Amino acid sequence: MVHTTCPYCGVGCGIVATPDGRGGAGIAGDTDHPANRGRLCSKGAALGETLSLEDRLLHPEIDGRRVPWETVLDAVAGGFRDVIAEHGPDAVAFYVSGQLLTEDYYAANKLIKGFLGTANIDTNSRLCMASSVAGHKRAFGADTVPGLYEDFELADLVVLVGSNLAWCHPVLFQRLEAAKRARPGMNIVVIDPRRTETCEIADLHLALRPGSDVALFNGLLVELHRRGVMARKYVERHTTGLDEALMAARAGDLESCGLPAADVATFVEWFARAEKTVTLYSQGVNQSSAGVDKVNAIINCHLLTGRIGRPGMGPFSITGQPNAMGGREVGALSNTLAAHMDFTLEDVDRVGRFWRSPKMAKRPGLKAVELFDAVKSGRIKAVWIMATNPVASLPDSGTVRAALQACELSVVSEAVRASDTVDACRIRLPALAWAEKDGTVTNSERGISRQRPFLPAPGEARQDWWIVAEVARRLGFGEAFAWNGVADIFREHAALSAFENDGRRDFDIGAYAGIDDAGYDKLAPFVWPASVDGTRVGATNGGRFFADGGFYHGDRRARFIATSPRAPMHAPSAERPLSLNTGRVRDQWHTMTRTGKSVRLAGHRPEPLIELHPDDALARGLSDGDIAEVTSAWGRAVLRVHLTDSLRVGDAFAPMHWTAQVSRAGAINAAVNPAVDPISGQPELKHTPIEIRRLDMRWHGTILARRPVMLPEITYWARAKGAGYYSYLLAGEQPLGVARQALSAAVRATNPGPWLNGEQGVGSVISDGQLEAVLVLGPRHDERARDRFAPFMAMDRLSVEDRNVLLHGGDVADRGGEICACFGVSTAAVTAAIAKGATSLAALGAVTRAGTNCGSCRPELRALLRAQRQREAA
Ligand SMILES: Nc1nc2c(c(=O)[nH]1)N[C@H]1C(S)=C(S)[C@@H](COP(=O)(O)OP(=O)(O)OC[C@H]3O[C@@H](n4cnc5c(=O)[nH]c(N)nc54)[C@H](O)[C@@H]3O)O[C@H]1N2
Ligand SMILES: Nc1nc2c(c(=O)[nH]1)N[C@H]1C(S)=C(S)[C@@H](COP(=O)(O)OP(=O)(O)OC[C@H]3O[C@@H](n4cnc5c(=O)[nH]c(N)nc54)[C@H](O)[C@@H]3O)O[C@H]1N2
Ligand code: SF4
Ligand SMILES: [Mo]
Repeated sequence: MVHTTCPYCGVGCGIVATPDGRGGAGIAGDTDHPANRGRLCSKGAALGETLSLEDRLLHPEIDGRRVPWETVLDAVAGGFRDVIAEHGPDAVAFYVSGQLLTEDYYAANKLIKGFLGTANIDTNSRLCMASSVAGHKRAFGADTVPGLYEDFELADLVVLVGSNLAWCHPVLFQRLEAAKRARPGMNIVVIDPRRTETCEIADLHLALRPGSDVALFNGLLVELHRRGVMARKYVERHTTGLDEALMAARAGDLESCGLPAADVATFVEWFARAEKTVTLYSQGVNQSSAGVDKVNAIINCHLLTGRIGRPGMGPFSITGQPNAMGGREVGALSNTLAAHMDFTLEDVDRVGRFWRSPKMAKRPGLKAVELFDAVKSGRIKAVWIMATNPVASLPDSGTVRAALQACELSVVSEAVRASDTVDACRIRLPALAWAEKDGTVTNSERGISRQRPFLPAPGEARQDWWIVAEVARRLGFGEAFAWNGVADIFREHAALSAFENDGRRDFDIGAYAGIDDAGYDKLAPFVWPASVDGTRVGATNGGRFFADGGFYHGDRRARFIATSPRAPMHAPSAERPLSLNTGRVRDQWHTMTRTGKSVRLAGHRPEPLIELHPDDALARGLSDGDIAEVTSAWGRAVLRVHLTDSLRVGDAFAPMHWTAQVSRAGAINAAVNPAVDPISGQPELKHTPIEIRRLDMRWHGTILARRPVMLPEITYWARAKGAGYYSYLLAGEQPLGVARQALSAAVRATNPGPWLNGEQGVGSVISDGQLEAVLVLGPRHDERARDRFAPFMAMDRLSVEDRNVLLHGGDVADRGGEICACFGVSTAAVTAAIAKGATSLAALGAVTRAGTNCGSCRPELRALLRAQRQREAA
């Protein structure tokens, strides 16, 4: 039994892994971990399905050829040395990730900023937390998250802004749900242009016009001030800038939010009344060309009311990735230095002395979008990517792919053999993955936990810090990178946090600078700060910041920031009248390199889709299930249309997860605009003007096949994982007969055996009595085909009768898509149970088991129950 931490979201749940001795492991929630107390969401609970070594990159490669580590490390070090010698340090760059462990992250940042002499290192946190970092620094003088998770449970009002907590931070959502159940008087407000599953526990949903958050919070600030809802002493003693902020806010216009006046009044009333208010915010705030102003407009309201740093109060930026916070601590953004220091003369000197650096970077480097632009233009000639998939996750991704393909020296450290980024890079370094890695991560509440290895290192894969240190050694910096293991790095990192700190910097874990190896091995989760003398300098109230001021600007006061509403950078036009919003679905993680391996996570949303309001669809002749082309000024994607009235008219929503590995053109970032916030450099991933057009498909199809199929050129395909097979959804423009011929040949090429033609467009390969592959084609989209044929793939031997059913079009059961991933319960089963009289979550659970394990589907179950109540009332 090994205690470790979940590698997905920033909640940072503790996990107990029990290796089975055959390369797998049992996964359970850690009942002792303060973040989750034993709970896990659907993704965490399915981690056991992601451990297999198929798809893993296990050996170093140069230009597609396997080479020994010695060769590849020499090539990377030599390549970087040559580029720097010829073009200077700013011609090289690293692009890293909030999915590195703190120790890996520290090593990469130290090498480039302290020894290569450039700050051209940025992290995918630029796409994620950069606006919050910048907003915190403007307001507090440091990138401090003041509060703790328990504040949600203690609050009387929880405001969720641009956060789909139910799907993106499910365990925290469950904690909030439980708190509300215990204290029904607590109010929850969701501010999001979409009616998400998170709204299922909300008392009020403000479906504001996309991008109008600053106007809303400015309006709130003015109204609170007018009513005298203000902590006068706190504002006088601990802040400056209120008058300017109020003046700017008064110039705003609440009506621009497009909200019913009565709803806004309720929101203001609740906010005015509830001393214990937490405002939690996420990507609807950060991923915006006005992201930093949105953050400060929120913080302004908390400063005015003095609701910060006390139990149940505060602004709370929730982090996405497991180690987004660790990345901020090691300073791996291009405009920060290690240990929450900055590019001031003093800090550069201080870090330089601590590292005994021969060549400190003296000024900030390029931010993610500019960094890849510089790769494309040739200003950057060598780039090293670690633990992130920028070809899929950066906006205007066609530009990123072209940049990497044109780059002289493109290096990627990766766990998987194929990804959109791996495919574009020349040098591939095999990295250890979650179950094998060793180190620490920091969650959203500043809680540091250990990730511990519980499976052996496979093939020649190595941990990221080791690869960095080996390259550093070859560049002549052996002494500064002579760590024997992660504990050495952690101690150095902890010592730097305390170095000449004296309470001037919030991040201080000096208490751990002397930890021995055994102590590090046993390290229990703790929340920083934790300074050398064991006190929590700067933090009071059980580990919270700023209840008594003590901000990190020179005068120790916080700043109100004057903010003025700005529309998204690129506004919808007559040519592209729709506003494209993007984000996440419940059961997939980013670019699917891990969650994509799980069968049970594939059922919830099996293909790349675009959600659209029925009115917008009608105007374009689009129906539910159609294949449509989304176009923007930057690129295009081809997606399945889903109609839903949970969107505002004029808005569309597409998940970010599909890539070129699993779909024909499902990668939405090909179309997403690369506009950025002028201060944080964070891209505006939530607002792109688009148009959508129906593509006339002449046929639709489904393939289930034991081995991957090399598909011919067709308009649409998406692949998902089945139990022992792959499933493909297909559609195309060529005549059905032509498609049938090409596809059956493709299926048979990798799934050999006798071909049997059945009825209703069914063809199959049955070998040794087992179904190897089935192809079904027809003029219309048949949503249920996958479910009808899946049972046959599970059979060891088809009986004559099975074979007949199969060839006549499959099982007739209509499952209607999966809702509960843990028990594979379909929507059809749930609706049937409701029709038979199940009126509560408990009753549904008792009848179908849905929602009784991880609980991630409970918001959707609630929505189905609510729909039934509405039908009955009507
Ligand atoms: N299942 C799952 N969970 C994840 C992840 C995952 O990939 N899958 N990734 C993790 C990571 S790295 C992150 S950063 C988090 C992200 O977590 P979230 O930020 O909660 O997720 P998103 O879906 O990106 O966006 C949140 C919401 O912002 C809304 N929004 C869009 N525009 C606006 C606007 O102008 N104003 C407001 N107020 N809202 C707006 C969107 O409609 C969306 O519902 O999730 C983490 N958790
Ligand atoms: N349109 C749109 N785009 C978005 C967003 C959005 O909301 N909309 N959200 C943005 C946000 S918030 C984020 S955080 C990003 C996330 O985007 P990415 O970081 O690009 O997504 P991941 O799929 O998590 O990529 C992580 C990669 O690291 C690999 N990996 C896993 N473990 C290790 C390891 O230990 N070492 C190494 N070297 N590699 C490892 C994985 O196989 C995977 O390929 O996407 C951003 N892009
Ligand atoms: S909420 Fe889910 S994804 Fe996030 S850390 Fe916990 S188990 Fe992992
Ligand atoms: Mo993120």
